[in-house]
Amino acid sequence: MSAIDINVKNAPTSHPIDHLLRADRLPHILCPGCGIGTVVHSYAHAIANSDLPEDQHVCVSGIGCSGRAAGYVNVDSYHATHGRALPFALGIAVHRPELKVTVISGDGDLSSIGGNHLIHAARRNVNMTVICINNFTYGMTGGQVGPTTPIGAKGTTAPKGAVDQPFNLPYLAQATGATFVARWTILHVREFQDAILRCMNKEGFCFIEVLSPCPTGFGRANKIGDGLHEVEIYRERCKIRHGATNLQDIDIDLIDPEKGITVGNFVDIDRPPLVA
Ligand SMILES: Cc1ncc(C[n+]2csc(CCOP(=O)(O)OP(=O)(O)O)c2C)c(N)n1
Ligand code: SF4
Repeated sequence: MSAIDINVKNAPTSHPIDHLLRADRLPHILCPGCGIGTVVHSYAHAIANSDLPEDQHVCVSGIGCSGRAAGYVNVDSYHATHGRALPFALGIAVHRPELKVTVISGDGDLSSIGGNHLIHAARRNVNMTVICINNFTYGMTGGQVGPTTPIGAKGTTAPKGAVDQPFNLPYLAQATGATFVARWTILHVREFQDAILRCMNKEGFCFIEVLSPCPTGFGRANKIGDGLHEVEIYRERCKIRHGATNLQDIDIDLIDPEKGITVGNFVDIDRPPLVA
């Protein structure tokens, strides 16, 4: 018997977090090189490592490619309407405080149509973790520019480049009262998973921005190329600055090769959360 035969024979037949993904929803809708699968995997991994029983985790998403997350994870989940993930999540968090609510949705869903809910959920310090997948565009609807698109970056609604000042989401979350604020990328899988796990053990409104390639809607229009090329940009330009407090300075310009990208766990404070 060859070494290869032995390895195949002894290979595990399933992955330890297989049961946290809904196999009946496969094949998934994600394009090759999309970062959303890594985010879903990281969330599932954090659940598996959390102290809470799996049936106490709830996932809520809005609409968008990112919003498919709630359909792929095998915990109780709610796929809400576009922009309204946070009000649905608030209802669950306030009325079933024993549950750990995590919202996974897109930058468009959470900071454009849902931007009002974002600032008020942070202000009221609702017990939930928001994982905002920032791919700098509206991926699902074809690459329109949105509130996170860097100035000059192209999209189907701005063929000559976006002109509006984008949101700096960690700064926004900090300014409106979030108790935990972080930014990671899908390259920083371990750090991202650890941040999710920290939020699962924390009270109040926790916000994690995770940068994620959308090669179809953003990369192609901006000559970034495929998903791996964008990950290469993260590798070259990201600097970890845990505890950074001057978050007004950490805006991102993915298009300018001279600009660094600050990532890290920035804010970790305690204040009373919203209770029923
Ligand atoms: C009320 C409403 N308005 C608009 C839409 C169309 N729509 C669906 S997804 C989407 C944008 C999604 O972008 P984002 O949240 O950034 O997620 P991504 O697809 O990039 O992951 C829009 C505008 C909708 N479904 N419902
Ligand atoms: S359009 Fe963009 S965000 Fe949507 S699945 Fe494709 S790569 Fe991912």
